[in-house]
Amino acid sequence: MINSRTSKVSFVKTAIALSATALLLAACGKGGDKSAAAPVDGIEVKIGHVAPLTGPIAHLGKDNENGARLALEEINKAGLTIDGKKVVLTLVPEDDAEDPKTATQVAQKLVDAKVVGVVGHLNSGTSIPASKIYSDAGITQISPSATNPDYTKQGFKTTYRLVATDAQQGPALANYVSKTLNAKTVAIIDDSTQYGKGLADEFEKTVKASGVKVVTREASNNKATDFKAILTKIKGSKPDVIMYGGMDATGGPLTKQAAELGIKAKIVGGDGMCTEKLAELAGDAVVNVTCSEAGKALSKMAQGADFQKRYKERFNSDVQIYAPFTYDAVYVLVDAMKRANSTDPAKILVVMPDTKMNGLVGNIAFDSKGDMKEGVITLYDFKDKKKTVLDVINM
Ligand code: ABU
Repeated sequence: MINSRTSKVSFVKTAIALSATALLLAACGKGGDKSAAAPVDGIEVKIGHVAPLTGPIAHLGKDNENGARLALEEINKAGLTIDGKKVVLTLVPEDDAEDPKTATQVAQKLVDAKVVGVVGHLNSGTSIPASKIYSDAGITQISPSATNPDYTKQGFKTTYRLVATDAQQGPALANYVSKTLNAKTVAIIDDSTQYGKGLADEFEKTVKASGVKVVTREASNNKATDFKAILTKIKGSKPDVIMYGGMDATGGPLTKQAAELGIKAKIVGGDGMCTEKLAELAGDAVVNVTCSEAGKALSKMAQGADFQKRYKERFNSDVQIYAPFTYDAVYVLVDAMKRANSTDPAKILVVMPDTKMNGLVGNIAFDSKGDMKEGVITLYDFKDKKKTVLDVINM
């Protein structure tokens, strides 16, 4: 029989345990990041990561975060010593929801949390406004996926990226359309974001210069799900190709609806829609897509298969697109810490321009703006609903 005193004691114990659990969960943040709250055996050094973890491209944000987390866990497991002291890395994950204003708010949050560097953001439209916050704070920012050229044109010493730019990706797609497809006419749609519009502009410039006629230019948005009105209008002009500047969450339905309307035009797009998820979103119509990635294909990376295996074992999901790049971004920051023999953001910043690393994604070295010296664009189509490399263009 349980007497009333025993029952009161166990009630109090349960209440204390529940409160402790609640405090631990709160400390973990909304991402439930246990590594952020776990006891640290050594000097804790925080690395920020930002991507959309909510909204239509949350799957890409999670992919990016997973890549960074995998690197960080491996580095901690191997053991990291800087200036004779044991260092334990913790990831501070933030969600910018693909929104420029939220991006600046979480950037400030990471600065206040005293991160030594930031991997992110995923989008150009968030990386660019956030870059001013990191620049003012003197914290290195490495975007694994923002491709708009303007990101590194602002004169900030803190701004780096691990991918090629849309000034390279747009012409690569345009040359494919004019030279390989031998297209005579093209319709262009973008999602009105800094990335989608910027990529479409770069594509348009080159494709026009090659003599391809742009029959129409249309603007949508990055939350759209119904493209029937735009596509019906385009159908009338019978273009050989439709170029889309936007992400997979919109590029997938657009591709599917084009097929449903009986549009036969080839659909081409950039890295934002060039994901494994596109096949799920576009269905059988994905066979009609050619897209580009602003870096080396996972299948062409020397350690790509091994990375894919470790990623799958750890997260029980497949790489979408840019996880290898966030993975390397963490290693770039750690390489800078080692060369600086310090975890001081100011000292990390001093050595960043001299980065020379043979990473998972290839040789990593930066030009004076913080762009990759050896940019690569990979073209893909889809076979059996899997991304398949079509061509590799070294910049
Ligand atoms: N580069 C594609 C997705 C990210 C961005 O630049 O907005």
